[in-house]
Amino acid sequence: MDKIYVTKPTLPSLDKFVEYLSQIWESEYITNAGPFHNKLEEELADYLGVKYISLFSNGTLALITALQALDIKGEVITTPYSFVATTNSLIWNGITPVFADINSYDCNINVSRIKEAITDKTTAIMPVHVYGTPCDMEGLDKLAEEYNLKLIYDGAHAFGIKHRGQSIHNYGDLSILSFHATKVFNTIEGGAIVSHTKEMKTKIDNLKNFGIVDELTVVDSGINAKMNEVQAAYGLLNLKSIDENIAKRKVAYEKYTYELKDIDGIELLDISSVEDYNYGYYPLFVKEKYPLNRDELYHILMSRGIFSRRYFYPLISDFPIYSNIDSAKRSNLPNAAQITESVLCLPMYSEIESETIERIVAIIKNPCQE
Ligand code: T4K
Repeated sequence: MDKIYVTKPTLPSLDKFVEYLSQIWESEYITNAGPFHNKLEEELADYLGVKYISLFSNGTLALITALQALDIKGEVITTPYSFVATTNSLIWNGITPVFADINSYDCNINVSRIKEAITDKTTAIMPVHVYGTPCDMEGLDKLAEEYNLKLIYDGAHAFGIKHRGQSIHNYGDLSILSFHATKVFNTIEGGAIVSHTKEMKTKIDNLKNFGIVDELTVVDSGINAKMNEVQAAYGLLNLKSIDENIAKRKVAYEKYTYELKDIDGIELLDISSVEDYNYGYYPLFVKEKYPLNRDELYHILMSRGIFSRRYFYPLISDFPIYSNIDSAKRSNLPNAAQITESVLCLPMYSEIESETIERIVAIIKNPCQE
């Protein structure tokens, strides 16, 4: 039986990659803001429609560095419904995470719940555009301004997505992306920070390179979070096929939706108002009316070779490292608690075959039939 995983990375043409590798071998310049790195920054800024972008070796280091760049301390209000890296990045900066509940309709952090969680120690908000659907960005902007808080978006899922006609990454003080192998656009491992001024980009670029300005000058206690030339070359090739990749995902996404939209007890994510959606994930929510609970469906799929994933279960706030925080109690997070028990992400990648989707849908429609 063929095993089908939740995703497959989009790989560039090996021949073209080898051509780029030959150039790298010839130049013997393999990291530290080389020509491929700089070209990828330029092309990504152009593709995404953002002013400044700084490449990173992964999205987690981009998050950690974004907090450093804004000198965030104290308490930061964030979502419990995300990949654990979101909250881990706060701990790596000595910041106390405070969890606020999410909306049940889009899985994103709820602005009123954030407002209730603000204390005199709060310095920033770190929301996540979960599955790429935009947060309530106007509400967040207003709240951040009213309470003088920084706004750092974890946009790891939101490559290419727009909001009100412009890049989603133009919102907030900083926005981060992940280019991990499992993402719509990947550089094997990789990430980025989008910033809005030349000064901030320079600060971020220094921070990801030990704080070094030149041979004799170190201005910050920076880290090493640089993207190397091999990854950047790979990324440049993947960027050439990104529109085609997203178009293929769209076809797959729409096929799933057509097949699954009328099943009792299965709810789908509403992406109808998202501009330039990237079709990165296919989450569904298993409700009481469905004959099985979420975990039973997950195991039945697995027994038939389909490796769906429960992104995001457990909640970050349920992990023992975080569960002793007051705001982590499930009674404080009723929507997140309910969604984490019902979510299942189905296999989604640009090369997924129509027959594979049909095989998955057939199991979901008749889960008890052998
Ligand atoms: N913020 C958010 C909201 C995030 O979702 C993430 C990452 C981050 C921040 C941090 O960004 P990075 O530091 O990662 O750049 C995966 C990814 O590792 C992680 O990047 C991602 N979010 C998270 C949602 O998913 P796992 O532990 O589920 O991955 P893994 O290894 O189980 O892979 C899933 C499936 O994909 C495998 O069953 C098979 C397939 N696969 C995977 C890899 C790595 C392949 O076919 N080829 C591959 O090379 O975390």
